[in-house]
Amino acid sequence: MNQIPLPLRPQDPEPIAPQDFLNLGLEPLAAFADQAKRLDASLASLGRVAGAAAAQAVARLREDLAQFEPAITVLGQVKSGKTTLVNALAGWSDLLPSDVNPWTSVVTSLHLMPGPHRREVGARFQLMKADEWDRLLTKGGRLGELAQRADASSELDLIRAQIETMREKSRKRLGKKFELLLGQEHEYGYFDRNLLERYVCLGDDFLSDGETEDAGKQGWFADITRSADLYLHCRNLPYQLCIRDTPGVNDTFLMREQVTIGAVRHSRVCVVVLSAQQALTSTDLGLIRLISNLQSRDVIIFVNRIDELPDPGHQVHEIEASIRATLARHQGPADAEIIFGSAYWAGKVLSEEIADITSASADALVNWAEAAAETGDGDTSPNELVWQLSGLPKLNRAIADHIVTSLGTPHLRKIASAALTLAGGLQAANTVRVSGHASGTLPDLREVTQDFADLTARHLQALSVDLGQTTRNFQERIDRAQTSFLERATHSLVKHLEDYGEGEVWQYDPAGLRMVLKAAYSVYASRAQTAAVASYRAAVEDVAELLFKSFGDAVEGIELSLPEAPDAPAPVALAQTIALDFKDGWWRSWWRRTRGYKAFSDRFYAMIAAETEGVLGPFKSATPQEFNTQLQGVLTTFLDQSRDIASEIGHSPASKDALKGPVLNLEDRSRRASIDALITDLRAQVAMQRKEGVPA
Ligand SMILES: Nc1nc2c(ncn2[C@@H]2O[C@H](COP(=O)(O)OP(=O)(O)OP(=O)(O)O)[C@@H](O)[C@H]2O)c(=O)[nH]1
Ligand SMILES: [Mg+2]
Repeated sequence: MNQIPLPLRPQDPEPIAPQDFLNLGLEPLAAFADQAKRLDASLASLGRVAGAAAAQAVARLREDLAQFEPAITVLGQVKSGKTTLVNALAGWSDLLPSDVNPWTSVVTSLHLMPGPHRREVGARFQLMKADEWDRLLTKGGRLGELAQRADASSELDLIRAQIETMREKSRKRLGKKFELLLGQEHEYGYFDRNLLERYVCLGDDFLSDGETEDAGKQGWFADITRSADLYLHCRNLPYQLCIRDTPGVNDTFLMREQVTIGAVRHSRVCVVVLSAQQALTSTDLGLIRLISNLQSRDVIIFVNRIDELPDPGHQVHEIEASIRATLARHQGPADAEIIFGSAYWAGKVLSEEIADITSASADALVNWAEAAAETGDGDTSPNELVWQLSGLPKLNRAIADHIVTSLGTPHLRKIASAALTLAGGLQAANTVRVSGHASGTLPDLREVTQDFADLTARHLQALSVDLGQTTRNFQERIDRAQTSFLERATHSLVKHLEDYGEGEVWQYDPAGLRMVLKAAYSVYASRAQTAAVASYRAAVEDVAELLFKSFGDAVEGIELSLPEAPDAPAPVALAQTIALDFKDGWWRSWWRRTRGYKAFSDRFYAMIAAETEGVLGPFKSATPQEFNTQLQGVLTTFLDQSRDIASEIGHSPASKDALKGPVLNLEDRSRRASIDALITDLRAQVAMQRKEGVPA
């Protein structure tokens, strides 16, 4: 679905006057779109001069380019304005309904595609699976599991009662269909507000008793919706993009935490939205833990709602200092870019209602404008000025920069390098066609194919062994860290009991454990990458040798480039809340219920062992498995491409056909010239993407 932005024509019907300033900040993305277009054109030319095998490989590259959809995830404090901000980024002030019920924990992905007009083109909703629902009901989800371990029966009852109420409501609403609906996926060729409200927006008591049949009502499926994917065209966007809106993270709704962690795991670039009046306070520990596992280069912090500050011009400096200090204290991304703004102001510009901005907010706007010395020149319209002050152009710029540097350029470089190798292969095929194999005879193709299959199996196996070993080392480290943490913590507990008795509540911070785990993960990730790069290098050498052995001098122009190993995903699973993170409430009640030293240490050990196992078990296996698969995928792709090249050369007509006459020679000559031109062009593109990939 790669869409090239069409030039704006005067006859384009657009309800709102064209506002080009909405594109401010997206310039890097526009430049990227041009590069992608250029690469696609080169690939199309390459496809035209390729033989059957190479044409298939080129088609795969074009597909890979067309499918590329950089994604950013928006996460943050509850009610900080994430949804409102996502709407502003999409240039559509009332796209997603804000104000959803706190129970709903839907991740909404907006798939934005450039187009001449804004238009909704489709929607897909994934409903909760039966086992997720069961887990929620029988164990109360993550929160319930915690309560159970801490023997907090009254809390557990409360959670169960809440879920039971929710189930009853859903049952009433959905009737017999309820069980059937679980696990379903609903697709639509459109979407509108009504449809969205049915799936993601649960007004509390919108339904009077007895009403069960009308599935058109708001909130119909909201309790059991897991994710929503919306597809739409957007005019102010140079390149397709996915923006993910997540439910806010807080300690009370661990269900939302799980869902958000899942969404963050699958994207490199995150926008963290905070509320200016309470940016990262002690109530946000869950969120802080989540951000702390990300790298500065992957995080953009947007401090929203500055319209609510009495004196934004001065207050923002203090707020920024306090955010950085908090992040530094938690070993988080203290250097992340921080942007201030107001999604409310942005929304007012988009709906052409800046005249309605409330008076307190207008005062803040003036104050902020003076501080930012942002008065515009004579030509700046009030709309544009407010848009500037809303922070959206800066946020757009940061997002565009991150997307292009971390995701876009590496992707183009990968495709352009593969295309360059392929073009070299075509030239070699041509050489074979024109002059025959160096020794005068072409090799037996079946033999070449077999050699390639052997080589592929050998290298994949070797990498799998290396990664297996690296993963086992990692897992052993984790086990050791867990055991020693449990011993240290229990020891500290016993010492506390000896020194102070049972009367005083003891606490133990699991931050140390998380740090050790994070370090272990980073060692694993760098070793896995090193192993992968070594394996890629060995594969490149072997492929080069095999090509030469099979086809001789003809292959000397082929530029085999060393595939790049992807970066490891951030270890966000470590951010999950465990019992020790609760500084009061749960922990105190557990403490009060326990009697006797022996009981304390035994039960403590058992509870924390079970708790940490719940987090570490999946972290230990799923996280490396995911990364190992990515690293192996790169090798597989490289080997597949090389096999296609060999097949292309092997299938080129042998020299006897090539020597037939001047016509064919002429054709060959022009083919050679086209490929030469393509090689020069692709080489320039790879060089440019190398340069741009280097972070400034
Ligand atoms: N004053 C002001 N209000 C805002 C701003 N952004 C959002 N709001 C309002 O704050 C409320 C919550 O906004 P949402 O966008 O739903 O917040 P959210 O972070 O998505 O909320 P959850 O998903 O429930 O965590 C709505 O009533 C918005 O209109 C802002 O910049 N300034
Ligand atoms: Mg929201």
